[in-house]
Amino acid sequence: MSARPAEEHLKYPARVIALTHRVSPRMNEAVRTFAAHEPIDVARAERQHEAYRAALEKAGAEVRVLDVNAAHPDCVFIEDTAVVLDELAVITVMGAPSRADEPAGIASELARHREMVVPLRSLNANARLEGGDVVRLGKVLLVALTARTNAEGVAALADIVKAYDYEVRTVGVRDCLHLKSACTALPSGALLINPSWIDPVSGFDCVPIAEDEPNAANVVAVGPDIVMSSAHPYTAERIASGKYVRDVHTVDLSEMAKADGCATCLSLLL
Ligand code: CIR
Repeated sequence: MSARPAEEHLKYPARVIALTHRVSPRMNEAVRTFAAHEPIDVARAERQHEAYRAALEKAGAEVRVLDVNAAHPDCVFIEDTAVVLDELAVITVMGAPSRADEPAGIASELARHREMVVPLRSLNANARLEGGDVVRLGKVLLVALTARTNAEGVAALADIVKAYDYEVRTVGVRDCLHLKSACTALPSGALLINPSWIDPVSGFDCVPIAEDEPNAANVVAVGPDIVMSSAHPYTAERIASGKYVRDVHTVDLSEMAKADGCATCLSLLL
């Protein structure tokens, strides 16, 4: 696909570090809410993770692989453990009880990259918020109330980030795990949405996914490129126009999907 003029991409950060976490040998014990209980082929999941990391690198990211939480079945889904902004990182409190110990392991790595690392729990002991429920568009943070994120969690996040001029906006989702199951930001600033799971968000150009690809609204933006699952070819074709992205890198994430995982959940972008 043809690239947009180089100057249009100058707003993208020169360097993107992607933190990932290796697949747990216990991945078959991962939490499943929407996915059927099919056996996960852990060796295949490891190969898919390797291909995902290669796709991130092709898109221009420097990829790191952590190993601190390998005893936790869901550790590969590192996105949920933190909300990372330019100025600080907020360590989340998981809504899924079995995942409660994962964020602590990631916090020390984040402290190497951000001067400020703030635990969400420090503001309210009842706060629950998972990274998959936060979509950042510039200085706006869209956050959804879900089974994993509660009002106390959203309020605590808003309290922490207001000093840095972020506006936290609560949006509704239905029938899906996280906000990022229903929508993610494309490099152009448009929102890719599944209209069955979220209504168009006012103030943003909302691009619907292709029909019959319900999980297609989840893409990882790395500078002007995106990484997404190869399970959604019609949506990939729809957004690969040059208007929304420069290049689309696809990867087979079928084993991750068996544990309700998607493309964004496999990394924290710094
Ligand atoms: C969970 O239920 O927590 C994991 N099995 C999947 C988490 C996916 N995370 C994400 O979409 N951000």
